[in-house]
Amino acid sequence: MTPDRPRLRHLPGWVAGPEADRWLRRLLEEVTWKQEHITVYGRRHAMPRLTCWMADSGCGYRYSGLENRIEPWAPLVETIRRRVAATAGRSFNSLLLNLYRDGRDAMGWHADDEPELDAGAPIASLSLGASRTLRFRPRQRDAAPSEAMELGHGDLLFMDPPTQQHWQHGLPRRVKVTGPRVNLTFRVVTAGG
Ligand SMILES: O=C(O)CCC(=O)C(=O)O
Repeated sequence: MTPDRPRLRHLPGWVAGPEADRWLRRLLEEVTWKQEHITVYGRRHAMPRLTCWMADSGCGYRYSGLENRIEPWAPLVETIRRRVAATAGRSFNSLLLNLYRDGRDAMGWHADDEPELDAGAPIASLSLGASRTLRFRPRQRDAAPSEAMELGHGDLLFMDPPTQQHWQHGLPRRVKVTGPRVNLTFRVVTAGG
């Protein structure tokens, strides 16, 4: 049965102004941002955002049908990972970094429920830069109302189990947004993933 609501813990301003500004600037400059493509009905499309994967060895996995090239943990990202782990009370071994260059970039509806992911672990999502709306909808239509959450600069969001099993999330375009947003989603890949 679909729970009434996704299990979310939103910590607004988890990282404060000047430090959040510095993290954003450095991530924009230092991460090897990649333009990935997906093929839909035989046509190749550029994904509407740039991405990068970082993970412990053996903790990469397929996502949107893409075999991801794993980058080593950048020193700043390692620091952020430790800070997120301290708040979460648990560690994370895999990370997807998303760069939404402006409000035309977006993320379609999906659930982070790949078999390699530990379904019992939360996903920790850090937002930096432009404020954007993350939307949730039940996978079983009409099972529960949809929800939306505004994610601002420095906010940390935990999506706790069993959210990914029952809900999808997505980040719609917001054309009036002109500034970039960086989002880091820390995950736990189970051994052998
Ligand atoms: O940018 C966001 O807040 C959402 C990212 C996301 O859904 C994902 O990385 O799976």
